[in-house]
Amino acid sequence: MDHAADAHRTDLMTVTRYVLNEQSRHPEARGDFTILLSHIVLGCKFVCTAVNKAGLAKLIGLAGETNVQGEEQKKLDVLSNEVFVKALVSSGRTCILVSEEDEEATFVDPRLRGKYCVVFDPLDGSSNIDCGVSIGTIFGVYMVDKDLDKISLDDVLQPGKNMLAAGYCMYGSSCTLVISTGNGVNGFTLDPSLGEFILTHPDIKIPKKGKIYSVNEGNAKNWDGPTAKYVEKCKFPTDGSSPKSLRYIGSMVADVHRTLLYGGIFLYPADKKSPNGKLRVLYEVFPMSFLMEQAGGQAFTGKERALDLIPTKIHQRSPIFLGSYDEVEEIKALYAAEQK
Ligand code: AFP
Repeated sequence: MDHAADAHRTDLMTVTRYVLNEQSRHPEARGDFTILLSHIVLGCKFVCTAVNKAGLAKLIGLAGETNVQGEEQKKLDVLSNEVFVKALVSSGRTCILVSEEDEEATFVDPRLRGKYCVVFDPLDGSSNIDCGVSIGTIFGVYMVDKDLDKISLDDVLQPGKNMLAAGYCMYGSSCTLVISTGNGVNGFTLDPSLGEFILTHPDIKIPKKGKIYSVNEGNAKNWDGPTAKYVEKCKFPTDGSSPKSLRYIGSMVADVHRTLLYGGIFLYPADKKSPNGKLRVLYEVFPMSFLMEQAGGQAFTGKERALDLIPTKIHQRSPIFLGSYDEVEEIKALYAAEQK
């Protein structure tokens, strides 16, 4: 019997234990982040259960409302948003919440305020719900360092590099939580029998170069020069290398998760119809860019490092190119060449 392996299997590193270990490296920490995270985890577990029984519970279908982007809102979106908002408010550790589903930011009742601002998309990729494709929750956390009576929207309109933590939970063939608190990236898988997220992907590093590109090529006719050139090179390389494979799910969490594990690039560029792309800065672009950089990759908007962007509106969009270091480097070179 392999006792070492057995010990490994029985020494379960839960996400709470992991964050508590991290906390012990910061003597000034008082456990607030651990409490906040446990409420985020609760939201993820709830959504996971709801997604798993969506067909059975007749949760699939339109809720009869449209969200701020004018998209049809599904029942699961509504439910997931309510669960996250309530979990985050009741944690007593949040002061401002920005959700993809809510037009305005939520300013938490002063009696329940804490120092964290959470930006999140409770159920990203919801147009995929009806066909059972992986969908997910994306979140980012900022901390305010001021009197909680003086908070304003500016406390969330901050560049992504100021985030304290970011992550996503993917509801797929298994439920996977990927998180970074600014010290690398770790992946946890929900053990349904324990109801706990267990560390299964420690210290994720994205391969420096990748063989997969991921983009909605249906928008190609409206792309700008650098994007068109990059994708052309993926398909018809001129340096003797093999063409890259195309994989596109249309669910950012799933596409980014694959990119993080296998390497390659995910892009949602600007096009003539949507000069700012489609994806939202605060709760899609920033958290995923934060994770990519923490895993050794890069994230670029076509103009600058994604995490340097300073948003001016909570639902602002931005083009995004993220993934393996070398792939994003190529995109950056193509945009730089165009500037000359
Ligand atoms: P939905 O939530 O409407 O399904 O949008 C998903 C998403 O915001 C993101 O998860 C995808 O990467 C992207 O949109 C897909 O957009 P396209 O359908 O335009 O390719």
